[in-house]
Amino acid sequence: MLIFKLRFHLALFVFFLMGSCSAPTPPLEPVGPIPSARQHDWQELEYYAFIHFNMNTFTNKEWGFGDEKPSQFNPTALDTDQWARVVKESGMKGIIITAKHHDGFCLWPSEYTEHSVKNSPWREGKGDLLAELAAACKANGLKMGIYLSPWDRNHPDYGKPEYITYFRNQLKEVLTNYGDIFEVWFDGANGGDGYYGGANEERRVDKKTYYDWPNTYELVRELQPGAVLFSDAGPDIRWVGNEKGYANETTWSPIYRDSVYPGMHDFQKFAPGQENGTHWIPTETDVSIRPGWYYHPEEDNQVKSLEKLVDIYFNSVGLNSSLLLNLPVDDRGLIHENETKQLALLADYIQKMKASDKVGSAKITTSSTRNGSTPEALIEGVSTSFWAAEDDDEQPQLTLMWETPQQANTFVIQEHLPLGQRIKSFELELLTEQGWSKVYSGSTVGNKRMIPFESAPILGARFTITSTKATPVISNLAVYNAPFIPKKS
Ligand code: FUL
Repeated sequence: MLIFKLRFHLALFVFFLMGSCSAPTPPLEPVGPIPSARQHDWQELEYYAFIHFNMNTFTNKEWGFGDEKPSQFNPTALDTDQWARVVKESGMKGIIITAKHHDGFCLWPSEYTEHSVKNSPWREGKGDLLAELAAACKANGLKMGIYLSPWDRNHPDYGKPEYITYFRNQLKEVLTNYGDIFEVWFDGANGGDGYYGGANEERRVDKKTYYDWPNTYELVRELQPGAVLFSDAGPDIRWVGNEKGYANETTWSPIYRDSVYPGMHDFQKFAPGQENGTHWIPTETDVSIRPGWYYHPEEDNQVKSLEKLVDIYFNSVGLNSSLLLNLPVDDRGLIHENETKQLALLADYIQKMKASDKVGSAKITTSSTRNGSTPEALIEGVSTSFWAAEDDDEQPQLTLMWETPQQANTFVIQEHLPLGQRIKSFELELLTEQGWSKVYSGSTVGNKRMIPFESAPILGARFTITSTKATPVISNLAVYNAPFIPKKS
């Protein structure tokens, strides 16, 4: 009897131990490819400027043939400080400048060609626009990026192996002499007719092999290790697939990088990315604030409206992409007043939207919370802390409740990218005096997903992850009452 009692107590004790010391939750492992440090820093920028300003500004063209004369480049009031001030006040984080476009004219006094500012009347041939812009960016706390067209319709050697040496020598100049560069932009448009030193002919290149991209990229890595490399197909950032300002509703950052290359004719089909892609290559959405990339006086009244700009912002920054908004600097060398006005309106809109965040006053509950994570992380607005569900939670859910109705029109959610992009589909429901109702079903989230809905006084919001590659990991939430929401595009 005594032995039986002892056994019984031992069994109870073991049972108790098992219950109180269940196996600790293992740390979360990344799923699929994840961002590099330079991609992570770039992703946080979200919104920055493209500036198309070069020979085309003076010839009123979009693509110069390459036979233009340096004497045609003659801005009368060029002021890169004005550019930087306008860009900064617009809430953008940097400027990518067309150092050389397809016509081959260089905004810096390149040692390797006569086709540059050094032979122009601007600053009596002593000017260096890249140096002026670098100083203006630095003074205004902006980052600077370089667009260097691989296609050069002026150069006699374009299409021959010698041109690659020329192209790389120019890359060395622009990546060595102007401080830190945050992004290097390689255009996919290249090869075709041109001046080519007077040959006036058509020159086609094999876009996949001609530039020997792996070694060209390597050169950029050596000279500017912090810079992200953009081309249609990466290696760091990829093209969103259109120039209208719209990312795809489903946007996976990973793609199978080895099956794509810059300038491939059907690259658009990769706009949604690939759920099981092998490399992390997020999209960048490039769009001009006017119809053209370059300044044309006849487009002075066609600067995009605030409604259109907001629509673009929601469909780029809010669809796991970044917004590279082009400003065509005019032939005086200034950002035109009509642009300045629209940019200020957009900045005001974004500022008011962000200031209206209601998450701080919500009570947040979750369907489960994995050890080591916390729902508190969702209101901090930093990308380093996060909330994660338990592995066995089949329908992870975040619920926000308010004691009094909150006027709102936008829900924002961000995934914690150092652990990979995970969410495959979700639903958003809102609670009003009329009860709960579903307002949106969507697919991917990624860096940031903004979900606009018809403005309503809400008492609750419920975000349900209906399918995911692995345990979802969320870094931030916001609920805004933006000044207005864009009409469905
Ligand atoms: C295109 C170019 O051909 C346009 O001129 C412009 O620079 C745009 C950003 O990229 O491919």
